[in-house]
Parts: sequence; structure tokens; C-alpha cells
Amino acid sequence: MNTYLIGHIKPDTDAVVAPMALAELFHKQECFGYSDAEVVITDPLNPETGFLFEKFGIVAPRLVTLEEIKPEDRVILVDHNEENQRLPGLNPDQIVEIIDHHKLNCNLKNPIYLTCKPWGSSTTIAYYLMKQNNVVPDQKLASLMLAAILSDTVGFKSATTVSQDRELGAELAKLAEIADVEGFTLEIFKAKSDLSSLSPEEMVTNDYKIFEFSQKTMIGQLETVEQNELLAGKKTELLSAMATVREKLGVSLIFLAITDILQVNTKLLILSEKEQVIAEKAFGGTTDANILDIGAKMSRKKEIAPPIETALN
Ligand SMILES: [Mn+2]
Repeated sequence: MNTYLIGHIKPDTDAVVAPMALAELFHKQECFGYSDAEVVITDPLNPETGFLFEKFGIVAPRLVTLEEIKPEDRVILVDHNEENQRLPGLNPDQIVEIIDHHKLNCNLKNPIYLTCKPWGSSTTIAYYLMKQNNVVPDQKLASLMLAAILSDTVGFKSATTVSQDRELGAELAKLAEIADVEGFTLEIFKAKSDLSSLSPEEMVTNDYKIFEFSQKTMIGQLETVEQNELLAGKKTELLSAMATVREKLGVSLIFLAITDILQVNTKLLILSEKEQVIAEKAFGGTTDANILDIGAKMSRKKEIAPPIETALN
């Protein structure tokens, strides 16, 4: 029997690093009952996470397929809980534990362990659990953990950021021996913004979530330090990729949020009239040439998805 620690599909840095931190905890403290736990990923690392693993000389967790997970294996979901964020086809009866910071949406048959906190990253929760159990990450892991918190909280600027992210992040910076946290944040932002290797369709699906609102809605997000350049150079290609993706994913609405993480601003790319009506109802303002400026909103979870859900009702 194997125990897998798995982050969500299309993993971001938090979805890869929080399971690694938990694995360190479970390996050191046998009382959790998962001393054999293995971290796996369901999709390749994104450019930001790839950059970080290379920078710190750490080998990425291996990719797992559904077929490798045997019926007797146990699965711990990290940084997600909803079915549409899980490895497709994963048997929910094999989920034994969830550690997450997202809204809960799962109806499981068995009692499970559950640790959910409304904090800025799952890695913050993982470090909190490590501290509670006297496990100290080494310098490399601490560096990745700090990066995951900075990435998920957009350098502690996102609306999801709480004091625990800042305090535990500062402790991790010490363990990581990273004195210039702002400089490190900028480095991560630049890696996040490096979309040069992605096709327009990959850009639309690089970081997306599907929401089961009254109409099935996909919200993609591109975090960049070059919002205007991106919109000036790629808008037409992105719009046509959005049409393809809306069809492929079978969603009724699609939005692409282009978030400037330095300026703290999001512009929504509006594909057609039905999205325009909902977006303007949700955020106010007027769409201009397929772009709706929604101001200083950066968090899909807290500031973008909820108004769209309300507008749809
Ligand atoms: Mn996360």
C-alpha cells in the first residue's frame, strides 16, 4: 500500500511544495501514520515552479498517472478538495486526508482527517503543522516554502494574505537565509511572467479553475509584470484561444484575468456578449475592445469568482 500526497491538477508552486513540506513532517513524525508518504504531481511543473526547483537544485516530484494508483493505496489531497481540481478519475473513497486553504466542496462517504485554514497558502498551513510537531525544514526546503507562500499571496499583497503568512514566511526566510525577500519576490514574479514558452491556448489554460455556478464558468488567470505589453501584443490570439478552450472544456462562460502583480491590477479579457453582460454586472465599468478593467483585484478565489457567481444568480 502506498500513500500519495497530491496537489491539484495544473499545479502551482504551493500545490507542489506544500505536499513536500508535509512529506517531511510525516517522514519525521511517525505518529501521523504516513511515514511512507510519497509526493507526486499530476501535471508537469509550471515555468515558475520549474525555475525555483532549478534555482535551489531540487529534483521535482514524479508525475503520477491514475493507473499507478492501486485500489488499496491512500491519497492525501493538498491545496485542493473539489472534484474538478483532483486527478481525473481518482476514487474518492481512497482520500484519507485533506490539507487545504480553499472553500470546501466535497461530499465524501468516509470520515477523514481534515485541516483547512483560510490562510494565504497551503504551505503556511504545512509549516504551522511542522512547527507544532517540532520539525524544522532544511535550508533548501525552507527556500521553496517561502517561495510558495510568496507566490500564492502575491508577495503578501493578495487579499487572501493573513498575519500567519507574514509571520511564518519571515521565519522561513531566516531558515532559508534569504535576507532580501522583496528581491526574491521579484525574481519569482519574473519567472511567473515568463510566458514565452507557452502557446496562446497554453496561456489561457496555464492557471484555470472551473466553477459550477448556475452556468459552468472557467476563470483563467495570467499573473504578469507586463500586463499592457501582453494585451497589446497577444489580445487577438488569446481571444481566439479562449473560444477554442470554451468549446473544449464544455463551459458556458470563459474569463481570462490578466493580473499585473506589481501594479496590483486585473484586466478581464471578455470573449463575447454573454461574458460581457455578466462581467459588467459583477464588477461595474464598461468593456472596451474586449477588455474590462476591474481595478485592484488579484485574488480569483476571493475577489473575482464570488462577484461573477453573484452576477449569475
Ligand atoms: Mn494554494
